[in-house]
Amino acid sequence: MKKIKILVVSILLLSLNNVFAAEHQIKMLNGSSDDMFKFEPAVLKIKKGDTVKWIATDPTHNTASIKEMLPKGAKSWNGKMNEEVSVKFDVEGLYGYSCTPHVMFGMVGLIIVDDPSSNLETSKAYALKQEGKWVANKGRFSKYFNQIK
Ligand SMILES: [Cu+2]
Repeated sequence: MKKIKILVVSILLLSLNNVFAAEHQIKMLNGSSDDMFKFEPAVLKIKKGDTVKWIATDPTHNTASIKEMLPKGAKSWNGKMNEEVSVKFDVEGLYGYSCTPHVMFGMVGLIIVDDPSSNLETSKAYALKQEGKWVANKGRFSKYFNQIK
């Protein structure tokens, strides 16, 4: 009888864990002429176990992780054009991603899973070097990193 009780409690706790895992949405947008091609929100803080879904609000965008901006042991993703990708984040750290055809226009985003400190500095160094090569919205990575406390 006691064993059954423990089993029931364990199952309840496991399902509670799923209840608390949230799904977040990020829109892929054309933006306006002075603020073109962007993810909204571009900086997103989530908890380990949460899922993020990219919504194809406007056409001709995708989401792809940047391999130099992933925590150790994290899985990469590479969505097709207009594809609504869902990614579950099981590894703590900072994730950088971009839209493949619009990365040169600064169409990038950051996802912070709990504590970003394990790869914050290396990702930031890489990002700031990259944004100098863009043709538009050059300050975006800097702006986004400044939003991380
Ligand atoms: Cu795009």
